[in-house]
Amino acid sequence: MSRDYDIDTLIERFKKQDKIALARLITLLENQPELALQIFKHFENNKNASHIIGITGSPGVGKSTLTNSICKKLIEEGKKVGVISVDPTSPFSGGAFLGDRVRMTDVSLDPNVFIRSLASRGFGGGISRAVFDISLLYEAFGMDVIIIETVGVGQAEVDIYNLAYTIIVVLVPGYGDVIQMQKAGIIEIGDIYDVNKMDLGGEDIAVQIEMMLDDSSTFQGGWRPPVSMTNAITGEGIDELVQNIWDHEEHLRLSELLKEKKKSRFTYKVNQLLFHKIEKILMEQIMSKEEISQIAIHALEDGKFKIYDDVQKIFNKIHFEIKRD
Ligand SMILES: Nc1nc2c(ncn2[C@@H]2O[C@H](COP(=O)(O)OP(=O)(O)OP(=O)(O)O)[C@@H](O)[C@H]2O)c(=O)[nH]1
Ligand SMILES: [Mg+2]
Repeated sequence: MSRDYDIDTLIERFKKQDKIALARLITLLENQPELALQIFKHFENNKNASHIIGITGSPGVGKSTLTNSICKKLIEEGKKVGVISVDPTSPFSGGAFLGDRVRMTDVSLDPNVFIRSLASRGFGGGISRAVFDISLLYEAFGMDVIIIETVGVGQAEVDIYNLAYTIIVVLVPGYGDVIQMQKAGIIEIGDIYDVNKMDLGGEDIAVQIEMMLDDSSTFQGGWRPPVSMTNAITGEGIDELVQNIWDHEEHLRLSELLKEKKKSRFTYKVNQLLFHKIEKILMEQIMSKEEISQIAIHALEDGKFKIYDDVQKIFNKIHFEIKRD
């Protein structure tokens, strides 16, 4: 490890608000999550608490452009913002790993903004782990706001519902999205709804969402999600959207809900850490890589459905005994 990458040196630079050190620590954690303990022990006394916003919606609705505009507004308000952009690297969106950063160049050079893109493919389910770790680093860095941009809600990759305190569901003119949202039960999930691309219409969509919300009886702690309309490119409507974010933050803070959300965020992480460790220990003890590939070969040669039987047979031979000191 070169001197530059020495963790203690990086932490010193990080504490002096060095963005390059922040970027390097993120990369270190991404590649070697086991370093978390070593890194985070330096921040034990960090009391900073960022407000965490999740921005979600179908591909192409304008989440990145919106994030950019929201960042601009937050900078004006004197805030420091950390962005985590989970790019699905979908073949349909061009698989642009740097795409979001390119679109967000507007604010990415601002000293008060830091943007990190993560390609969700290739992390093997580790993406939400990485998102959590980055959010902790952002908090230690003193970010007032963290924005997590992701496609969809509650997908296998990032469970934004467990990570963010304020969730913005972004829609665009055209009914397809609203119908999908109803089907997926997403209407329950947004704390704020935003109809973006208002230059292309959308009044009727906003009305429809309002109507759906009127029908919905489960408003968390009395919060009735507001519906805003924006043009993320020109910035029209952004002030109102950001105001809605602060109103929701205040609502959470004044009720006990913020504490609950924070607890969920950490419970989720604890589960993840435990699961990861248990999985690792069990997998090593139960089956070797060779045995696993033997089962696969057996199934391919003798019948695909053999995998269920073979795995069950192995489990039948195991006697679990859990001891705690
Ligand atoms: N007309 C119009 N176009 C917009 C608006 N906001 C974003 N766009 C355009 O919509 C396209 C997609 O915007 P993005 O911000 O990349 O959308 P996204 O939701 O982040 O996309 P993915 O990350 O690929 O899911 C871009 O060409 C934007 O310029 C808007 O308010 N009006
Ligand atoms: Mg995007």
